[in-house]
Amino acid sequence: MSLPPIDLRSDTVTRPSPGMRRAMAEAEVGDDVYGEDPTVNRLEAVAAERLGKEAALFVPSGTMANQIAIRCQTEPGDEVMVEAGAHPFHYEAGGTGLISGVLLRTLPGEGGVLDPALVAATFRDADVHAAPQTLVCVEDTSNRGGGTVWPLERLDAVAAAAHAHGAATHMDGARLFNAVVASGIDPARRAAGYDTVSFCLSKGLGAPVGSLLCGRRERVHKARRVRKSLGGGMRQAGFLAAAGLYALEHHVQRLGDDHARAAALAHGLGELGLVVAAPPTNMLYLELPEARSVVAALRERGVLCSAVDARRIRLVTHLDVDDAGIRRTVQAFAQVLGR
Ligand code: TLP
Repeated sequence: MSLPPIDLRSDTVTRPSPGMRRAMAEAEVGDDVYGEDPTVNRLEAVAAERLGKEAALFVPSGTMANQIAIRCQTEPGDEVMVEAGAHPFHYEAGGTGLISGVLLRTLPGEGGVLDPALVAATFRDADVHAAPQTLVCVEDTSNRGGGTVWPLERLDAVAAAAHAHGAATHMDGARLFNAVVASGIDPARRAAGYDTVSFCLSKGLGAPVGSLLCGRRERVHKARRVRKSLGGGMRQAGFLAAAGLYALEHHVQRLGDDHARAAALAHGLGELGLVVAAPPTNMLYLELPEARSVVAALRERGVLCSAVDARRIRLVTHLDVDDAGIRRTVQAFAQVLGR
């Protein structure tokens, strides 16, 4: 009998655990577009409380959370600063142009982390020629940056630079709880400088669907209308919110296991002679020539991962990958690379 594949393409691939499924099946629900789903209301209250914000909105995806945050804090024609690897620039299907009509100004960072001095220097004097620079976004952890955890002082300094120039701030915290566990700094503190912050339930936290967008009450109120306009108003969404509440209760601290397994994987691949930096959280990027054919050969050996481009492979650990899976992955690499 062949073993099931080890899926390291993303931490989005997890399936609900038996406990989570029970919580979903037993959820009390109502029509959330009327504000009457008690489980969604509870999830939004818990999220706002954890993030230290006045309110939160349950949305179907991290992409929609980012798009709503951008739409709510800009006008068409504005400029939004992001780091060059940012998710809205690479992976949101051009949504910022389509939905908000804004320009994305990409700034070079280091491992996805921006230099506050560069952010400050990128603000222009207000002039009739120039697009208003109304929003600065950060991504903690940074996905294309390698799962990097932003140093707290960078988060604070970038937010301060934006606010000093009258711009709003958004944190894409799709994997904020990975940063929280890796740094030991609580989410409210990490997000303190940010007017809006989103986090995903459907990445390392292991829920099937959903993200939260948190911020001041009136901003979240506006976000609720934008969510409706995008078709993101969900009715008996309490079944999904129940999975999110379960994840926040049971799956936060265990993210440390994913980080340890990413480190074990880096170690194992290092022993094969590959040059691998110690992963800061649950992601590992490998530089290899012929990345796509290596990915195809690994797939034949039951290991799934992604080629981000022709020379880079991404491997992501999560709650459906155990120690045996890490050992099998290292063995598959050894066979494919002939080491
Ligand atoms: N990222 C996915 C892909 O879209 C690349 C992944 O497999 O990593 N912000 C960040 C930083 C993300 O990494 C992602 C998902 C999102 C937002 C969007 O979340 P979803 O997939 O829920 O729309």
